[in-house]
Amino acid sequence: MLIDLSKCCLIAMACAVPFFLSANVEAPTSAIVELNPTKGNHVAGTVVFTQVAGGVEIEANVTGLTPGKHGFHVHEHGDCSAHDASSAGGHFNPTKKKHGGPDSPERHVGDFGNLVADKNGVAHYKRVDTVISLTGPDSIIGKSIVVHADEDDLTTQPTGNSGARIACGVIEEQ
Ligand SMILES: [Cu+2]
Ligand SMILES: [Zn+2]
Repeated sequence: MLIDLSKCCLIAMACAVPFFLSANVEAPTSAIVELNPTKGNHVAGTVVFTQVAGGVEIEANVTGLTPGKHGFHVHEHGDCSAHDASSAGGHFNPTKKKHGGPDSPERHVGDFGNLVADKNGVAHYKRVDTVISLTGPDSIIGKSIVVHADEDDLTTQPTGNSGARIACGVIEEQ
């Protein structure tokens, strides 16, 4: 039997068009967080996420810290409304893994390790993460970022024992 090639082409094109259109409207390639202090703290800053080749670049600039290390995570709820940021819930862990550090073979998606503040209480953090995503069902957009009073030891379950929440912000598509 003969196949009507022109008809096949038309159907193929008609089917392909919605894909091209949806590709243009699509997924965010960056996101931003404004960090605000919890009650009694003075921590502020921004975190910017940018899709790059091979992962998502995280760049944070944070002030008002005590010198040293401070646990730094994505938490599961995009809700910083509680005075102690308890409303943000636990570490973002859609893959049901154990807590770890950013380079641990097993980690929560939200495990970013620590910010390291200098003697002026200023921290700069920049790395490319291969676990987090700005798209899909496990996207971090709409979740929150929490900064802690103490160092994340990268091993204690399920939090890294990093203490009180001193800043919080919701991850928003940019
Ligand atoms: Cu945390
Ligand atoms: Zn964790």
